[in-house]
Amino acid sequence: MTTFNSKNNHARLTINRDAQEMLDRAREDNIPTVWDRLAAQEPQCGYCAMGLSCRNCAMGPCRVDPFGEGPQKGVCGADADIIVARNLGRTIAAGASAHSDHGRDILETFHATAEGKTSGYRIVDHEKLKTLARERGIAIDDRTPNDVAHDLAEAMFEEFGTRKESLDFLARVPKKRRELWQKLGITPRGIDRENVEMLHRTHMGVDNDYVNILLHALRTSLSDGWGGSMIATELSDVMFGTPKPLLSRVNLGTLKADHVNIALHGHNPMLSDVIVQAANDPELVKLAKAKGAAGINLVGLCCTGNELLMRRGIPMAGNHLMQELAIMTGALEAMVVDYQCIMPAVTEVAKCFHTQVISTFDKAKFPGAIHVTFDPNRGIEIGKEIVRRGVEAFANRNPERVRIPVGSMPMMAGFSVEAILAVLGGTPAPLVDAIKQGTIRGAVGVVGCNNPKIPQDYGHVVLTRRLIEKDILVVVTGCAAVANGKAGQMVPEAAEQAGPGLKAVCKALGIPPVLHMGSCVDNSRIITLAAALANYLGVDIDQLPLAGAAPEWYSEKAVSIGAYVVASGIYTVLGVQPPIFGSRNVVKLLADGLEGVVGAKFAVEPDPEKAAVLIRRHIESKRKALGLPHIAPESVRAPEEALHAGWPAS
Ligand code: XCC
Ligand code: SF4
Repeated sequence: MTTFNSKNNHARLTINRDAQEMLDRAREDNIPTVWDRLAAQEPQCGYCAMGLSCRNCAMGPCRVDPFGEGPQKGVCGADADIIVARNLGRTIAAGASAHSDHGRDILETFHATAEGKTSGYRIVDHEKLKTLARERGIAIDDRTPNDVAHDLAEAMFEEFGTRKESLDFLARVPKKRRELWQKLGITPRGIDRENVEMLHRTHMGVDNDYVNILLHALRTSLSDGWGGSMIATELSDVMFGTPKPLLSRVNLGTLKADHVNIALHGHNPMLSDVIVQAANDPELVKLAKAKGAAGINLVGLCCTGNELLMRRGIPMAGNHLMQELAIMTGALEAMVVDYQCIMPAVTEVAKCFHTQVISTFDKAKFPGAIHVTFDPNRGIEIGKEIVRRGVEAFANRNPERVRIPVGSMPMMAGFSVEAILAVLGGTPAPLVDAIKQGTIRGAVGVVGCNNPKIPQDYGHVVLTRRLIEKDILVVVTGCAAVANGKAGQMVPEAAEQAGPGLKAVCKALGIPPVLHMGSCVDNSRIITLAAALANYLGVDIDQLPLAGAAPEWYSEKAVSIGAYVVASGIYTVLGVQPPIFGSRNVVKLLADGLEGVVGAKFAVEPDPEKAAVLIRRHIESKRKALGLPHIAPESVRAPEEALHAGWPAS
């Protein structure tokens, strides 16, 4: 690989000091990273970037010429609209499947736990178990938690199948919205069903009406948000505890030079939760000390990290683009991975150090990693085996190569819907009142990934800052949460950075202006909260002054999330262009027409300063429609100095 990034342009790649310092090391040691591989791919294929290439059958692959000179149809006759819509539908199905298969894995473990077959798991949150049972009419009186859990698991298995007219969690959705979905024919029926049907429809010669394809794509995404992801979130809460506010720390400074460091990376908390238990095992701690370490230090990466941070206060080493750089500290004994967002590149980087990459799910293998098959029936035993491997690798560490940049930052997390309501005194009334008065203008979910096409964390941090400055409460999940944590925007003291209204509310409640609601599947918490607010006010979700944003998204899962958020009635701004611009009709529908269909639409705006303006205008227009005190939406502009500042200086 030839295009190494020179030291002085690291600020263009990432806004974080810890990442910049590790990029120095990457350059010194000639270790390629995600940024180098992106540069090597440039220019990326323009047909694919516009969604105009199709390889759904062997008469192809086909491309449609966006300039109107070359072919306008694939071999089968599919035009740009069909090809773009089909590709988007498949992307959403892949993302929804990832979340939902994760949900199913949790469900299977929950079911086995109810039957007393697992080791290291139990029913922790009885209240949530009862709520979920009540929502489904499952009897709870005079029954043991395991009995109730068993019936709940059986009912949830049905959610994946084909025997139902609609998913159980839809009972949480405002009635108006459910009726709208019914009218549009997009009520999600079964999680697997919608995904399979999406693949069927996009086979050559099935659904060739781009509007019809996209409507089913929305239904597929709804089966994720109100189905697979929600099952993952709720059952994880039942088994591992519903998050409560807590203080922890974030960035590569959470690694400890004198400890055995083990990073937990991926998305599913099932394995990592037993690893936390195993790492406290006195025998393993003793072994670590015998090897010369002061103890065992667990850190998180990506959403497995978020799950552990939310419930156990485990510190967070970093978000998506930090996975290679964490290994480059030379201080990591093991990187334990489950699935999703784990770059195959990590095993290559690990070869330059003593780090062992340990893969754990049979459906997610990584050449170059050691594979330890995870089995919840032997959870604790396997957790201990993995921790033992990490401890033993400590002997291979070269202390001279250890380079831990910067000190860690404090970060608050743990804002489940239950925790937010508890902070408010058990009812949404104080939040609703603050919004009605205008002390808080509205609320925005800033979510999603890192993408090397955007300076790491710049989109998240700038957008969030501009919103809280204007008294907009921000809730975050996934890598966006970690970005804001690193930037110091997620401690109660960050209230100082908020506008006067939000600042006063945060200070009175002792909370940050940016609330960590969890991992990517926990975006289901955000829509649950939005639905609860709408129900409380007796309106539909699309009437509320809310918005969503994914400033640095990269994954198929993020597309599914964006789609179910919009289908649920929440305007969403994307910071990275999705591959749809080859079809004017599809763009028109998603960025405009959808508003008249589901009451919300997408926008694309890579500059977070401008995205903040779009969102503020949207929120003020919703306030206006509700008859609340508002600023004329047209007059909302970015401060001069913000627009001139633009992208970070090189
Ligand atoms: Fe981060 Fe969830 Fe995105 Fe992956 S997808 S990069 S938010 S870890 Ni969820
Ligand atoms: Fe080409 Fe149509 Fe086959 Fe796609 S489905 S590869 S457009 S012939």
